Amino acid sequence: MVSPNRISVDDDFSDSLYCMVNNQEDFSLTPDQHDALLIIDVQNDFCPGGALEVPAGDEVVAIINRIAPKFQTIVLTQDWHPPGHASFASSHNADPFSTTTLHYGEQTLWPDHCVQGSTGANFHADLLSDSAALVIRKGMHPGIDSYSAFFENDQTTTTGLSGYLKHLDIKRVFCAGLAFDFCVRFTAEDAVKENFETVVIENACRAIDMDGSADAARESFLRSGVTVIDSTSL
Ligand code: VGL
Ligand code: ZN
Repeated sequence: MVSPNRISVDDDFSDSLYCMVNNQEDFSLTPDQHDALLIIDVQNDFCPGGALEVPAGDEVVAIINRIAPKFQTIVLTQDWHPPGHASFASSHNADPFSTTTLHYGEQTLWPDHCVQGSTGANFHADLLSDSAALVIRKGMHPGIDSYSAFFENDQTTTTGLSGYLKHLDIKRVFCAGLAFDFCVRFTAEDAVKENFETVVIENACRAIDMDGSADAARESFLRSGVTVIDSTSL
């Protein structure tokens, strides 16, 4: 049984507890009308069996389906390359996962993937996408790859996403999807540059992880002020 004496002894503690709770409220992770969920490239080609499979990429689907109903604004991105795209190794007679220099700088060369209209470019069949307001297609310019949902890899060509979100008075974006170390990473970094508060839901992402790219993404998030959370915090 708690005695009155015991309660008064705890008063100091309850003051500091109040502060902690208050602080947490300032950084609430509960999505409201100023938050958007960006679901990055949850497409067949990035799932097991796909042309550019991300290990266990399909595992993000159930997690994303579970958290999506918490958001009023949902944007899907879709990697959407024309045949013969400059990011394809086959366009350069080169090996997949080698690098080349394109007019905007170094570019990793990938197996042909997410070709416009192909089954591989479709969203994973189990991804619940009906409540998404917008699908941003990217990587459509034959000579420019696009990892980020905001800017193509020349860092100049815009997808229009920033303007869309700002028009809806979105202040904070939550990123999930594929791949953690490429399209999610560059989307999150650009979101910060565009002055959105930026959160990556790491367990709702999977990484390609080549040459330490997953750790490089985590370090970059620390440096650039991207908050990394688990979906259970939502
Ligand atoms: C991606 C490599 C090439 C991605 C897209 O979605 O992370 N990675 N195209
Ligand atoms: Zn691509």
